[in-house]
Amino acid sequence: MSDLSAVKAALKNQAVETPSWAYGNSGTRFKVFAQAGVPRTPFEKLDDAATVHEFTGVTPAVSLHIPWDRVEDYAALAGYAGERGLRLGAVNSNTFQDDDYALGSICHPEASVRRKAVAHLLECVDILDATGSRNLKLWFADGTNYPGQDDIRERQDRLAEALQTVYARLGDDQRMLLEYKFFEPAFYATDVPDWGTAYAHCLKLGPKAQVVVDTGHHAPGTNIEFIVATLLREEKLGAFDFNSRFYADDDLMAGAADPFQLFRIMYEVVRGGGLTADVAFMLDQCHNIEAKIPAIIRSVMNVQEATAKALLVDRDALTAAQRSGDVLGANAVLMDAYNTDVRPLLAEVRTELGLDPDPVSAYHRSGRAAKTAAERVGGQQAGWGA
Ligand code: PSV
Ligand code: MN
Ligand code: MN
Repeated sequence: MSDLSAVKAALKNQAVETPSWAYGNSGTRFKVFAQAGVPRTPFEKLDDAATVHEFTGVTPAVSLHIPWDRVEDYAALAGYAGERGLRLGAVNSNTFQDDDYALGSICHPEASVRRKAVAHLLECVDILDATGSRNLKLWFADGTNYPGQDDIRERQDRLAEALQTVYARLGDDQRMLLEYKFFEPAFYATDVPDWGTAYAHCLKLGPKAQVVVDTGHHAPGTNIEFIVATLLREEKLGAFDFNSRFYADDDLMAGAADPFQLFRIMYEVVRGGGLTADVAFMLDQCHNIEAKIPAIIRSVMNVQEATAKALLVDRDALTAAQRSGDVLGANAVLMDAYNTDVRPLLAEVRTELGLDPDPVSAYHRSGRAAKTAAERVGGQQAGWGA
């Protein structure tokens, strides 16, 4: 796309969903660091998400995590989101923080534990009904630590059966987003370790089941953009969990570790029609040592910059170079777009949206951080290590 007004329109329409857990305290398994002014309730997490939306203009939805965001009345939570100019997005299940799940949840060898896990997933669909959100996002910590610990194939059968039960409960407009992760917390065999496994289950389940690509969940060197291109081609790409990592899944700010990789991914999204298809663009991050709201704003800006560069690729020139076998020419077209400084373009887009062109500075100037720190005492842990 080289028509600048079309590029700007696409950037204005982009929506990035922020995760409720990124607003709470978090840490590693060694230590959770408390920060001043973090939200004490799911409602206050929405207040912080509204702040991010106020400064970025492109983050209207918030993903929930159950039970971390458990409330009495989910319709009231959705109503509160509406009052703050937001909507509730994906509901994330949690079948990994209960003693019963030491050997797995829906893949556990005992039927009673599997039933408990499935009941939780069904509760999450009830929450979708109450909030009006569409996306049930499933990530399973299931797996084994030692060869021989359990039957790999039978665990796949248990997984398929549980997913089928939940799939059957989905409403017409709801969908199941299945996330994979190549290792951790299981050290030997993870039950949904890669896109192939997630894809195979989703394909059998039907059109309401799609794959989530969490950018942090791949082995080093994995060509994630190839996975994205393939899933889009198969109409099975449901969502992204954007974050970055240097080693394992460390949920750093999207675009912080490898902005070039994020650009290559966004190019395949643009190329495959993913910007206008039904793909949810979500962040899945934790801000353990940095200030949370500015980190989330920065992450959103990083996604926007990668998107802008992807939109600027001269597709006609690229196709011509590719078809004529001009290896260096084709690579140069892509690199020209990547090496463009899109910050002035995005500043213009923000000004046209009535926003400050520099969201991070505007947030700092607003004095919001000091105000909320004074108002809120005793902030909530996001859930990790809770
Ligand atoms: C665990 O790896 C994880 O980061 C997954 O990516 C989920 O999406 C997220 O937690 C929330 O459950
Ligand atoms: Mn994730
Ligand atoms: Mn993760």
